[in-house]
Parts: sequence; C-alpha cells; structure tokens
Amino acid sequence: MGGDTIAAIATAPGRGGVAVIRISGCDAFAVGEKIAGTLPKPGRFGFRQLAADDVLVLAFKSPRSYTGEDVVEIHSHGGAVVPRQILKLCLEQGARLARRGEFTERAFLNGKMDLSEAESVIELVDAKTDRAAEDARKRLNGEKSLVYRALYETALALSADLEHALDIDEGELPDGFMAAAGARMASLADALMREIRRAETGRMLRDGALVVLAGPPNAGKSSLMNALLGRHRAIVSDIPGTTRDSIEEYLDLDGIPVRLADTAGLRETADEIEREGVRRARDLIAAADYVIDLAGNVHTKCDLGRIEGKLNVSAVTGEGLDELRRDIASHLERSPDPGPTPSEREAALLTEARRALVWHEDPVLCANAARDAARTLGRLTGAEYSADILASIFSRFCVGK
Ligand SMILES: Nc1nc2c(ncn2[C@@H]2O[C@H](COP(=O)(O)OP(=O)(O)OP(=O)(O)O)[C@@H](O)[C@H]2O)c(=O)[nH]1
Ligand SMILES: [Mg+2]
Repeated sequence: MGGDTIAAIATAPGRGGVAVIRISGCDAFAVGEKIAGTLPKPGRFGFRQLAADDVLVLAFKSPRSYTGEDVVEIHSHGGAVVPRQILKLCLEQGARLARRGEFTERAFLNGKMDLSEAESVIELVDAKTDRAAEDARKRLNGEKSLVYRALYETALALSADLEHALDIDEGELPDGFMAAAGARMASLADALMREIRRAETGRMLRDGALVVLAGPPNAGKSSLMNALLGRHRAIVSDIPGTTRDSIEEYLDLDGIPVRLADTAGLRETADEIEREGVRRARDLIAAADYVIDLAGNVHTKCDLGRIEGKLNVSAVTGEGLDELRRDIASHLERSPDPGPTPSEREAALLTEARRALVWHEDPVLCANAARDAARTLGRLTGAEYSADILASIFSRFCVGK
C-alpha cells in the first residue's frame, strides 16, 4: 500500500451535530494512535477523550475499508471549531490534507470500485431528487459497470478476432467469418446506441430539465407557476405585462428535477424593459426541454370555461394540475427503460465508441475500428485510464470524499 497518509473532514461544513474526520494510508493507524492513545480493533469502535472533544474512533484494516487502505475515522461534535482542531492534530502527526476526491480516487486505484462507480459517488451526493439518488445508487452498486464491462469485452473480443484474421491467410479463415464479424459489430453498435439514448434521461436527472411557461400577457403563466410550486413565488396581477424578468424555480416533478421558468408575456411592445423580457422569454423557449404553451397545448383558467382538445387546467381550483404534471413528466422521459443512466463522461465515450464502429470492406480498417472502440470503452470502467482522466473526474468532488 504505497502513497502517503491523507486526512480530511468528510462531513459538510456548518452546524452539524456530528462531524467525521477521516485518515487513510499506511500510517493511518500510527497517526490515529498518536491522537487517540489506542485504537479499537479493526471493524470495532471505541470512545476516546481528546483535548478538543469526546470522540468516537473507528479503525478499518486494509483492504477492508472505503479506500482499501488502513483507515481511521474520528467522529466528533460538528461545527466550525472541533473538527478543524482534530484535523490539525492529524496534520501535525504526519498526515497530509487530502485533495478533492482523493479518498474515492484511492478506492479506485486500489480496485475497490471502478471509474463508473467512483463517479456515481459524487452523483449520489449531488442528487436532488429520490429518482436521481436511486439512479446513482444503482450505478454505485455496480449495475452499470457490469454493462460497461460486457460492452468492453465484446469490443475487445471482436478486435482480437479481426486482428487474428489479419495475421493468417485469407484461405484459412472459416467460411462467413467476415459476415459474422460484421453482424457482431452491428449488434455492438446497437447496444451502444441504447445506452446513449438512456444518457439523455440521465442528464435530466442530474442537471434538471428546463420547463418554460409561455404565452401571451395575462394568460395566467405566473399563476400557473405558483400553483405548480404550491406557493406565491411570482407576482400575479390583471395588468398585462406584469412579468418581465424571467423567474426560475426548482420543482420535483414525479422525481425528475425541473427548472420551472416563468416568462414575460409574448407581445410587440414599445416598453424597452418589457421588450428585453420578451427577448429573454424567447431564449428560454428555444432552450426548453418542454414548453407549457398557454397559446397552444394547454388551456388555463378552465374554471371560466373549457376548450375541447386541450389540456384544461386552472390555477384557481387546481383542476388538471396533476394531469399537466404527468404530461410533462412523460414528455421528458425519453427513455422508458428504467436501468441506471450513463454520466456525461460515459455518454461521450459511448458516442465516441459508437462513431468508431464503422464497417469497412478492408479488414485492416475493420480491425482498427474495433480496436478504437474497445480502447474507448475501456475508459468507461477505467480498464484504461490516464492521470488526466482521473484529475478531471475527482476534481469535481469535495475534499473529504
Ligand atoms: N379565474 C381564473 N383566473 C386566473 C387563473 N389564472 C390566472 N388568473 C388571473 O388572470 C390574471 C393574469 O394572471 P397572471 O398569472 O398574472 O398572468 P401572466 O400570464 O403571468 O401575465 P403576464 O405576466 O402579464 O404576462 C390575474 O388576474 C389572475 O388572477 C385561473 O386559473 N382562473
Ligand atoms: Mg406573469
């Protein structure tokens, strides 16, 4: 177990009841002993009195720990002072402050998890809705990794067979070898495509979908925004042109995180401020994943009168709001397939691999295509990785993870 010993506060800063200071590396037990006197047996915990606080100490023996190294955790009271004092003790006893994501990076380097799983740690921490968390948890449990490993191995086998075909005389190839290889490549390309489509849903679960309220002035956009949010966020009045600046609020829509935007009513106007509002409204509409178009598919104020063939809703009575929510959710849900979704990095790699997989008459080019795809897919799980890739992934973590 090479590498130096690192320490960090693993819990979020602020006034929490409890904070966790984590130490990992070959000297973790030595550092822990200098601070706590003695350590509990690995896998056990014990109470210790430090100058800073009464704490709970846990020891984990390599490889049975989060990082795969020797790990000591000190659970103290939270807040701004005590955890920092304990961290300072760790640093004085020879540990070095961990970089962002360094605990999880070590877990990857020590084979405790692959890159896809490591990446889902940050997605679980960042998840805004139950669905997004569930998605990240499935990935963390390795469900996605199994799929990626299978894709990688399929590409690797195809690449190896094609390379082998180059080495022997054409007459020695079994009948129909190239046709079979072509079919294998096509089926691999299909499997990649399915994953790529799922990525769109994944992006939405992570970043949220943009849903924009649009329509003429006084249509009832701001009222509908308030009704969907369940509180009076936007100003409502019977004066046309009330909303100018667009207003954005977060909404959990059947588990999909949604940025709901209210916009200025669309009309020609001499008012310079309102004109800017209308410009912003058009930009948002252009970027939207879904537009609640009060001049189109949705009819609001249905308590005053209904229109057949439209989705009738009312901000006053609440009628039709559930149906509207369901309609938006089903439009946003591009992939009905419930499996865990690729991250942005993974989607880019899947797309790159899919692009490489082009069938050629020339067996040399075919073998190159399969090899390129296999290499790219190897970067999904970290079967192939570089320091740059690790840095770009783990720098998104916070210190202590
Ligand atoms: N009866 C009824 N009145 C509504 C409903 N929704 C909005 N209104 C009324 O319609 C008027 C305009 O509502 P707003 O929500 O401000 O409309 P808006 O589209 O945001 O208007 P601008 O911001 O000016 O573009 C207000 O007087 C609201 O009280 C509804 O569902 N039923
Ligand atoms: Mg408004």
